[in-house]
Amino acid sequence: MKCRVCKGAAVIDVRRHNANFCAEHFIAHCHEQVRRTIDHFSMMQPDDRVLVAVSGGKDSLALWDILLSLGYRADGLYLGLGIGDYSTESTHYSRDFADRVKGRLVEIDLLADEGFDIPTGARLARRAPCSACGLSKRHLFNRAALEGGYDVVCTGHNLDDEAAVLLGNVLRWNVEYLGRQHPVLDARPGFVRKVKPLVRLAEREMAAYCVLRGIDYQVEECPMAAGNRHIGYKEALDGIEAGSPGTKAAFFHEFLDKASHLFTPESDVVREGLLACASCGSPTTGEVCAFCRLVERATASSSNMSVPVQLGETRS
Ligand code: Q46
Ligand code: ZN
Ligand code: ZN
Repeated sequence: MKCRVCKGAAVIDVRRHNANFCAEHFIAHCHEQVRRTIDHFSMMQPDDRVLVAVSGGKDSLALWDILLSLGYRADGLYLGLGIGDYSTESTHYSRDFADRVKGRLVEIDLLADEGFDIPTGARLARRAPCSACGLSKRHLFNRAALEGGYDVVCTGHNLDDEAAVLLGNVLRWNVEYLGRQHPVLDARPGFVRKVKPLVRLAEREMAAYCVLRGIDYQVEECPMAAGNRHIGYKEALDGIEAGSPGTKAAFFHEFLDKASHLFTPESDVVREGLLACASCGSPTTGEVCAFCRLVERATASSSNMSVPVQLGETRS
């Protein structure tokens, strides 16, 4: 196996590009893929202040590393979800990487700052953990970026993530989500621009990138992911990709080129007529935004429930 660029010994094959790379040229390939993605989708300008949502996993740490290598002024943002050992470890990997690159890591802790953690808060609010988690991330990333004066929030969603989400949205013809599934969500009043610069790189490539760059990352998946539908979608797409390399990239990128615009009006209808949340001021379709409703239920329920216990009452 020889490197496509230098003909030296290759360490990785990328079948959908019909190419093998040595370590040096694979790293350069990843940088180039991200540079091209940023250019193609006009994701950001060289002097933008960039906030990278960091989880301690391979994708987000690789993304932060690549953006710094490309010369962007990129800080990290870590959200502590309070998911037991998983969160303890992810904090450790995120801080370690920030120290290594001498980067600034903005930290938010759900329990300390908002009064709930994902496992307990989701149960009390009667939401699936990933639904409460996703809502919290969207709201708090946006708020942190606005408060910190950042121009753009970057997330580490890779090609496998986006193809799996697309498959799920297509299987249910979820037109609202299809309209919003784009690597760039432009800034609007109350919302900072959000971009996904890794959409041309696969999960396996991000793991290889971290290994080759000596980046320590959290290998363990979030325990709350068990039973998540996306795992099944990813496995189904992996099966197709194995027999027909390039299908996953075609599925997602051809959707962006040829079909995504057909769904945009649907999501615009939803976006129109937003009001300011009575509690936090964020744009929302109702009186109080979904995140504030979550906080209210995840925290108020816990204090309501604690009163009888403190009074020594028993519950049947
Ligand atoms: S962190 Fe959060 Fe994921 Fe864990 S609770 Fe679900 S959404 S699985 S990316
Ligand atoms: Zn080479
Ligand atoms: Zn609110």
